[in-house]
Amino acid sequence: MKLCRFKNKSGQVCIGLVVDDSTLLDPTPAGITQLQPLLESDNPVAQLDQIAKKNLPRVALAEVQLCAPVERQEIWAAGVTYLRSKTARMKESDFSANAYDKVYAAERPEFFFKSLAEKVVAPGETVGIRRDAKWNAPEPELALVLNSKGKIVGHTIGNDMSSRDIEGENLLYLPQAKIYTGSCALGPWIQLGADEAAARNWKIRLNIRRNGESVFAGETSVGQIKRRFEELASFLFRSQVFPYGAVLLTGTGIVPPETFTLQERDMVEIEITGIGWLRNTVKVV
Ligand code: DO4
Ligand code: MG
Repeated sequence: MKLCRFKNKSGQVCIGLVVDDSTLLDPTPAGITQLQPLLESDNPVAQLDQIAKKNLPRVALAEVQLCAPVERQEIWAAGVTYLRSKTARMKESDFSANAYDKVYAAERPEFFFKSLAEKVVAPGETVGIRRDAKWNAPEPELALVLNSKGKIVGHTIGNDMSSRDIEGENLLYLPQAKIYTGSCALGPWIQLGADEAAARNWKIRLNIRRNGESVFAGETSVGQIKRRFEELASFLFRSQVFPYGAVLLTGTGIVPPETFTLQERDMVEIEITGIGWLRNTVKVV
């Protein structure tokens, strides 16, 4: 079951149940107008299966504008959860190499705050590259959707846009490398009902197009993530409350070469099999 947010013809944000590649059901007549009560319920999939049996309006997916699938959750990100991320980061930064090496092996994972929900970039909108950065890359990541009790209720696709030269210069610059206008995209929807064993079989693919041509393509598997999802979720919720739940990006396993940097108007396409595609163009911010 896939759950999205979309703008209807009058500009009102509604919840959508994705029935197939081309159709949404609008559960507004059944009183479903927000994600949060569904994500907090004991069994959202069963609840939505019942709702989907009702005679709900059908909407063509191609005709609606999808919104990011978040409401008031904080967006956080885990780092250095793939070997590929650790080795790439150690290479780009003499100064911080030891820190990346240690955090990959440590019991406590690395987390950083990534975005407020209202700043998240929706599918089809533009992600940002900083005008004061010289080396910019997308980070295609599986995102865990957590309710206020810290339970993983779904998965979506995240793009943890990063200014690699700023991060590489000094790890204390991480917030500037990671948090700026357009630095976090999520979507296209929340995939409910998959457990960790199923999600670990999903592939993550990144394709970057420039003037219609592919200029970088890479692939990894969710199964390469070193830490268990429950472990990440329980660390995030240690000594911290999230009244509206949280979204946790789980780190990147695809790192373009040092010779590659994003440019304005590039198209970033991220696929996670089992979820779908998240596509955004790039602009300088
Ligand atoms: O340690 C810095 C950030 C790491 C990160 O974003 C990742 O591994 O995905
Ligand atoms: Mg990342």
